[in-house]
Amino acid sequence: MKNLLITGAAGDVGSRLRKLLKGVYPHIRISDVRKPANIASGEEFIAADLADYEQVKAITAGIDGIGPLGGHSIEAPWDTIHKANIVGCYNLFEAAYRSGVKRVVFASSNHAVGFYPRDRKIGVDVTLRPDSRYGMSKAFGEAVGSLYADKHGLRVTCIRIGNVNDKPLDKRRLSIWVRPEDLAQLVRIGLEHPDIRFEIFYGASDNAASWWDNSNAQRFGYRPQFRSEDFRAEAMEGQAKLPPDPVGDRFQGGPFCSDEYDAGRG
Ligand code: 15L
Repeated sequence: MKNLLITGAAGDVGSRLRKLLKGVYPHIRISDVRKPANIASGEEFIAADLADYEQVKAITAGIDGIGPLGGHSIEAPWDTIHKANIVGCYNLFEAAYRSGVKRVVFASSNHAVGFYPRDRKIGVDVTLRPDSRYGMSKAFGEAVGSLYADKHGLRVTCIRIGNVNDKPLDKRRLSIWVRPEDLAQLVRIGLEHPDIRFEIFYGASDNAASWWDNSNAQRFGYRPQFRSEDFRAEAMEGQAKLPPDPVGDRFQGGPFCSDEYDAGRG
């Protein structure tokens, strides 16, 4: 892997991954709608709006692999999700294919399966149960990746990312937390492992309270280095500061599930 493109490079997760992948790949092109403040040596920046196909085509030219973190990363009105995550995601896979890119690591989300109850442990082969328009757009992205892998031979890895942070912030995050270094390990598997065709991994560290069976990632050599239990006391302090959320507390997606929820109205 010589030429890597990271989209969403100005965002929090994009910025963290750029630092961790610096030096791993000889040339990293970074892209976002706005220019990141801290462009490092060895990074080439090209601005692009993912909703504009010609701009996306331009940033994928000459690229071998893409780590796409672009798009909208939380719940939003349909127009925002549609442009950034539906049109944008389609454009990215289509442009990758037309430009001869070999691999895409798609930043999916736990919110593609957020309506699974917390007492259920799920693997990567369950029916998708998105908890928001945002989660639905990630389910769409996994489907687009699957199509381009099966039909055009793109090597695609979808990572259902939990919550990326230095520490788990609350009780829910004890189950879904991923330390940036562990996420970078998963991204590298997606970009480098010779046997990847189309795979789904959970973006989670070594979390004893996990709701996910991540044996598929382990099969490809994933060995998370960080454990959420080491931060349990702090996470529970964070939890105590949150408002009550009886609906969100039942489901893996938490507040994304309770937001706009009225399924119980009869
Ligand atoms: C996500 O997918 C979001 O991008 C992030 O902002 C967090 O909200 C995270 O999920 C989470 O579930 O905590």
